[in-house]
Amino acid sequence: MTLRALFVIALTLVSSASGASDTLIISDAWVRATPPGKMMTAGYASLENVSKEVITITGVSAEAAGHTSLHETRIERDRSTMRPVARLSIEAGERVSLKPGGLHIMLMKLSESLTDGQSIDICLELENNDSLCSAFSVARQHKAAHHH
Ligand SMILES: [Cu+2]
Repeated sequence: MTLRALFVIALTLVSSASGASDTLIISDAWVRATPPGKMMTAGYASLENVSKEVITITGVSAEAAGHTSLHETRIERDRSTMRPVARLSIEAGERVSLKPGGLHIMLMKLSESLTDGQSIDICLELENNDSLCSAFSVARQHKAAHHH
């Protein structure tokens, strides 16, 4: 085995050991069931950065949707508007909630309607080129988290 081959193997081991799944925890992930006749909806989750470095989300993708992006709902002059969010940085130790009325994952051009009980995969694309996928369960409304 050449030295170069060893080097490539070592690099591969390093990159698989530093998977983003250890550093950004996605929990409470859900997508609102599509209203009748609408082929768009929004996804929500809690994102916790348990690493020691800032993690920046630069994109979102989902096979179920033709177009997926991060959005933020804001109230301006008493009207609710949505705007795209190109980058979302989460500081070390910080938890960010994507929730109705705030940050959300916008799913547009869905290939089929989504009903209660289904689940779809949504991937977060990170600035370091990792992508972090998680199953989002489809629900008509948020089932309150259990507090013990
Ligand atoms: Cu939106």
